[in-house]
Amino acid sequence: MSTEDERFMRLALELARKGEGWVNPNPMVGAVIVKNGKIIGLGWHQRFGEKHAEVNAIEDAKRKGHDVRGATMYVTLEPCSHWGKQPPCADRIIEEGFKRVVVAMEDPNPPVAGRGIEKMRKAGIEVEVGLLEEEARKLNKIFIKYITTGTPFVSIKLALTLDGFIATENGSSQWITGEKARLKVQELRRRHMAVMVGSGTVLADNPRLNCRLDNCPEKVKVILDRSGRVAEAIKAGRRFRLFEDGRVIFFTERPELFEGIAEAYPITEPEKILRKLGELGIDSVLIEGGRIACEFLAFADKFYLFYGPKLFGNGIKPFECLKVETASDAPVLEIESLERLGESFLVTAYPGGG
Ligand code: AOF
Ligand code: ZN
Repeated sequence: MSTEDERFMRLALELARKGEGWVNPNPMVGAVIVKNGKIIGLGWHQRFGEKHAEVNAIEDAKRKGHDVRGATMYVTLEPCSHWGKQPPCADRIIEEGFKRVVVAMEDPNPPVAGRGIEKMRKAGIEVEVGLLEEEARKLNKIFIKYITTGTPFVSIKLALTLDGFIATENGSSQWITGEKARLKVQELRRRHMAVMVGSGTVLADNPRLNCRLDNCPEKVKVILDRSGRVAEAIKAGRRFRLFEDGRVIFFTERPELFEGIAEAYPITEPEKILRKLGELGIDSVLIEGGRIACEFLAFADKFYLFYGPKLFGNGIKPFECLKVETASDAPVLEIESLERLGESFLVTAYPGGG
């Protein structure tokens, strides 16, 4: 494959990203149609349940008066071969008479998984697979995890002081990081379908837990409230801003307290909570409550650790439940990147292999 091919695939990856936040639990997908070295159509998957990237690109080309017969399509995910909410893209590509299709990665979705590629090859289309595959996999980390396990991709986000506290002893934490870091959190919310905190955070900070960027869909707000403290506070007349938009789900030992207030499930074990969220169609959850982070540590797929330029000396530590005694026994994270955001730093990391 040539550098030209790579250029078109990069553009397809860029287009795919425009669907971020809007397509979950579907993948972000982009497609570029090229004929005689010229781009004639662009498309991406824009909204969950709506047209796929390939069809949008074909329609874009036709709208501009182009004939796609004999053209090449660059697509970031294998065109589907199954009937879901949309008809199979592989069939459409065959019908339209494409000559060549360049695919970044196979669709990990079991009903597709190679069948789209096979179908197109059988129909005589030249199909190449694997161009910028690593980038495509990175783009759709959430989708890959969810479609292959049925449980959501779990990200843990924390705002820490330089000496590692998430709040002072009495729970004060506003603010540890600056504005730029908090804007970045909004971007993280856009990427994840759900935001999760514990009842302590709700009672202490009264957060909105929404995404306030332009072009950002409503979030599912998940609250762990073992003893139903939020429900009791509501009954005592308190109002919480998290109810202002989006779906709100509680996990509690006392679901009866939430009748007439919100959706509630009698589940409190982290593993079962994640399984339930998966069943509810939620592909990704951003854990923002520092106190619950430790409970979900074993299930984390990614860490976003924001460090603000403050020292607390003492206070609440995020991973106290770990109780590491020997340094050599500590979990080791695999650092992905370090980014300066004003006076704060963001460390992104994955759980380590060892
Ligand atoms: C593609 N192009 O742009 C996307 C694909 O219910 P449906 O019909 O929307 O199908 C969703 C599944 O199709 C999804 O799980 C994934 O396997 C694939 N998504 N495929 O050819 C696209 N978004
Ligand atoms: Zn499709």
